[in-house]
Amino acid sequence: MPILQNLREAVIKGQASQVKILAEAALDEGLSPQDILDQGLIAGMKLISDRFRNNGIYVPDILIASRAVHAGMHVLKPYLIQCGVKLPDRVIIGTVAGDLHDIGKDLVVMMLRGKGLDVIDLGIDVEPEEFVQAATVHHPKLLAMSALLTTTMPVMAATVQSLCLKGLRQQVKVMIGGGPITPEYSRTIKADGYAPDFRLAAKEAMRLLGYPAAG
Ligand code: B12
Repeated sequence: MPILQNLREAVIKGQASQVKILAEAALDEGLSPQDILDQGLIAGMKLISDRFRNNGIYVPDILIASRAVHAGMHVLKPYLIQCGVKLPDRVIIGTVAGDLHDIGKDLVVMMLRGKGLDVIDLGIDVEPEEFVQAATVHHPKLLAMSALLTTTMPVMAATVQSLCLKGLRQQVKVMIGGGPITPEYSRTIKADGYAPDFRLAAKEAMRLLGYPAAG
């Protein structure tokens, strides 16, 4: 599909306005938002990751490509969050302190909103105290954390501990995810759930909230 190839190339080159135009054109051609996301935006980001690993590009290049991915995600957002139902459950989500990666977290947010959940996104670089404060104020049933750096993973453990210390742990389920996170790590820090990608994140969230598995 040439349009998806063009989209991947525009992501790699960090051409945000071109990514926006191509994502819109792909929708007009009748491609599914899922394919545009998977084979265009995420595939482009994967190519960037490979080049970064092989020392072919530098951090500023990735940053510019990330902005282009966000521009494409903005176009797809209304299609991915199309949802008739509104569920009563509230979710708080954020990328943990010291970590600025938000593409994966933003995809998880879209999927959770797509399920009809009321999602409060605390953004990036969120300290344990901020998660706890938000949990105190907003009474979520689920608190979700994202970490892409091995160095920021311990913030997840610290947040779980802070929830315990404030007596909030029984009231809120904790779900974690991000590149270096594993089911073992989730068990180690006594989180309730983990998912390796945004689609399974939505499924896991629904399971943790007590909704029967669909299909
Ligand atoms: C984009 C990117 C950046 C961008 C981020 C821009 C942004 N707005 O997000 C910028 C340029 C800022 C950046 C900076 C850095 N980065 Co960086 N970055 C990446 C890169 C290339 C892609 C990440 C990405 O967006 N992937 C695409 C999304 C869709 O996938 P994802 O994030 O994994 O998310 C999916 C799942 O993990 C899951 N998920 C994610 N969150 C959650 C949450 C929950 C609750 C659940 C259930 C699931 C879930 O679902 C998502 C969707 O399917 C990765 C390489 C890689 N292979 O991941 C490196 C990478 C993460 N970065 C890395 C590093 C080292 C850095 C820097 C330290 C580099 C530097 N020298 O400055 C800085 C740190 C900045 C900071 N303090 O955070 C390393 C981390 C190594 C490690 N193990 O710790 C990686 C792995 C690159 C590498 N191979 O070395 N980076």
